[in-house]
Amino acid sequence: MLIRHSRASDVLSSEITPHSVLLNRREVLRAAAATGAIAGLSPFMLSNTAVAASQKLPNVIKTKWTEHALGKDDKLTPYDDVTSYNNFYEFGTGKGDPARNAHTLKPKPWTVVVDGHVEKPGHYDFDDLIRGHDLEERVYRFRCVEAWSMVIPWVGVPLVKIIKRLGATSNAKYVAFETLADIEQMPGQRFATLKWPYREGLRMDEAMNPLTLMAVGLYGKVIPNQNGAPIRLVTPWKYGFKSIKSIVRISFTEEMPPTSWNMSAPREYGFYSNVNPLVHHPRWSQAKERRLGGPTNIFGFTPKRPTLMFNGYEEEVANMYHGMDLKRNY
Ligand SMILES: Nc1nc2c(c(=O)[nH]1)N[C@H]1C(S)=C(S)[C@@H](COP(=O)(O)O)O[C@H]1N2
Ligand SMILES: [Mo]
Repeated sequence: MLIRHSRASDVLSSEITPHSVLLNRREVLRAAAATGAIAGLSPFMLSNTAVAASQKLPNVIKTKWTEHALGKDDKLTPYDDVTSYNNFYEFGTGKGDPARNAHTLKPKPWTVVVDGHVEKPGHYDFDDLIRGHDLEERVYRFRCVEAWSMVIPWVGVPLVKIIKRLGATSNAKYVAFETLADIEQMPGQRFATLKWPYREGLRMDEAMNPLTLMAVGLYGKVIPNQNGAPIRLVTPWKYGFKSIKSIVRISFTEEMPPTSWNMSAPREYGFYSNVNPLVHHPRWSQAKERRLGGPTNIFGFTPKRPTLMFNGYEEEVANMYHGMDLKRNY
């Protein structure tokens, strides 16, 4: 997402994926596949290299969400699009920047600090945080506030399972997340495009909703750096920017936590950020979206499609917002 757009047409031009970026990414993947030396090692042991990102995750469980009836036009977005057209400002503000630059991120070893109103606070090694949980595959729609969308087969652990094991106390009303702050690993942090570290948060019931996923992979493979290695949030009924990447802190708080986009442009990005075709961003409509890699018309363009209330997850999440004015709580 960008906060400097002044016209909707700027948003559209930013959606075009430079072909060279896609080609570069494919070449990297092909080169990675060619090095056979990695076979047999645990994917998490390898998650600090480009090669690791193409490593298959073991024992991924299929769930009802794997098969979840998306619309008949909801085809999976190709892997190359999912991993080469990204928002990750720690590596630059261009859509191709994260795929080009995120090789400097070292997702192994990785520590996640758990603190606040929780029974088992501490510094958790990433593997320990995930250990013992099934890795589930879940095919979710994903919609960026900039009006492009994708369909992604994530692999991860429902956040509710992690929270239950950590033991949030009754004082915990919100969960706050922080991304790594490290100018060496994240060269985009030299620029004040946002206040670092990147911050996001959920209300406790949102965090405990069965849809909310902590993703560690996609397409059955270890999550690539540009998509938020080694662990990122996925909340499919909210705009993409809620899906904070490369998480190093999970805090259980009593107060609503500050969030990066709200801090930088409070009029444009609220705490809830639920996908809602009726509540527009102040500078552009949210009624429609363009599916990356979606079917093209005779002119070779992917036509826009209507955006669904709560991104199509109304049945699962609408009850959390009963009685709330969604125009005010945007
Ligand atoms: N740390 C961090 N997390 C982030 C962002 C970011 O800039 N930094 N961008 C957000 C935005 S605006 C979007 S749309 C999604 C993009 O996720 P993707 O690149 O995996 O599609 O990541 C979100 N998470
Ligand atoms: Mo976004």
